[in-house]
Amino acid sequence: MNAEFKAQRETRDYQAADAAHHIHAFLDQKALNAEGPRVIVGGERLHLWDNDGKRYLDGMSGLWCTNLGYGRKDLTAAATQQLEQLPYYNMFFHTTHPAVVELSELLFSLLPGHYSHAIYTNSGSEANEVLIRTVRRYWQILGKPQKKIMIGRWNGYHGSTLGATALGGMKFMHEMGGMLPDIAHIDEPYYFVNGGDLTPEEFGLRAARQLEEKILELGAENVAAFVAEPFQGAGGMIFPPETYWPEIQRICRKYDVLLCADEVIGGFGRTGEWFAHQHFGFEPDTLSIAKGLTSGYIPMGGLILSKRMAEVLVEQGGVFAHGLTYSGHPVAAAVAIANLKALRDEGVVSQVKNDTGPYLQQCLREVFGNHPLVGDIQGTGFVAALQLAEDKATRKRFANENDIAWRCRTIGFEEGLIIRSTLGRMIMAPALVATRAEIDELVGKTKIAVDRTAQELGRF
Ligand code: PXG
Repeated sequence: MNAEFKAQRETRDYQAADAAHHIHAFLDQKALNAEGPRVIVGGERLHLWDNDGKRYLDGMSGLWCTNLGYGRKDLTAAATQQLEQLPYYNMFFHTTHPAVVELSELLFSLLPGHYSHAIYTNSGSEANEVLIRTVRRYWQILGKPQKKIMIGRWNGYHGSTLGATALGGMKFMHEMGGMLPDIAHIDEPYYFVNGGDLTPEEFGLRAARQLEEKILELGAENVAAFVAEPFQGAGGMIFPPETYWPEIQRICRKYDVLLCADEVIGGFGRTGEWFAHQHFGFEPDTLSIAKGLTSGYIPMGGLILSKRMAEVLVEQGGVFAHGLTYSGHPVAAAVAIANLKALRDEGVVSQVKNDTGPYLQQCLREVFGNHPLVGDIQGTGFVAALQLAEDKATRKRFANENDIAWRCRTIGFEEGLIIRSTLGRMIMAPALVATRAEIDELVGKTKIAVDRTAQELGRF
């Protein structure tokens, strides 16, 4: 074990205190208490250490967020310097501060030119809460207050606050008191499962046209916006066919429905472009951002607005009653600046686009292209999914695919690898700074985990 990460207390001591006081996210707390969580104590680049000195290769960048990897001294220095100079001030009392001003300048220098304004939040969930209110306010100002229905996608994920939960398409979350009026959903473009006899291109168009059907059903005069992740993240890393987004954009423009991209996972270089919508070639009216904005070192999110929307809000809107105590927090802004400068000046994003991203994708296709457990490989840049399948040719999934993928993930942990499972898909999204050697380690360990899973199923 790296000496820096020496345990200060016994692991079981941490676990007992955690079980006594802490409700974790998205887990059966009683089952977790019985098992005891892993106690993670340190990180360096792509690696994590637990309290017992075990080393893990983090193939998920934390929760899709540590784009620069762990242990960046420039980010810690930026936070420390800002904490010493001005640890806090607000945006309510006709005030601003240099950190947030400079962050905005930098952010809009990286964004396509048709975006002009940001509303800052602390998280992706809040970015999407702000989205719902901003979109509805926009249509109110334009004299169309009835245009307030938001259309999201089944299995989409936009966060776990109330509005974000409703906008997302996780039915089990809706059932736990998480639904709101004036929100509707269409299907996700999941070709492997729902493609039938269609080509991916035909399926992409068909999936997009569900949006048109839904708008016509609800009445275009009532629909404010369509909101979706450019590629679906938490819902299984689902990549739409190429025909999908251009058709969605055409439909939104035709019916005057705002097109809102949730870039919380896709933003800040994940696909090799700064933002995932650039990879898929469409122009959203808003972008929800978080995670990679600060590489997860400190909470920060935001909503990016097109010039067209910002002009309406600023020039015609008067007071917009919104805002959080920590909107544009100076320490978060200082970390975001250091993070964005590093991503830009060290060529991290362009390296993912031109070198390491294609290398990861190529390695995955070489290693798993003919694997007996893998039916499909999707992804670009530094995000990828292995679709586990019983029969690749007929795209037949395992009846218990959830359990199989979870087993594979558990074996991964045993082997010192963190990858994620969702339904029957194994997902990886490593830190964007990964070298070819680190990618080799990631793919090699993933192969061990998938092979061991296949062996247990008797498929070797
Ligand atoms: N939008 C998207 C697309 C997300 O992936 C959020 C919004 C919410 O962000 P906050 O910062 O409020 O969590 C997310 C969050 C997973 C997983 O298991 C993914 C997320 C969160 C927790 C788990 O893949 N994404």
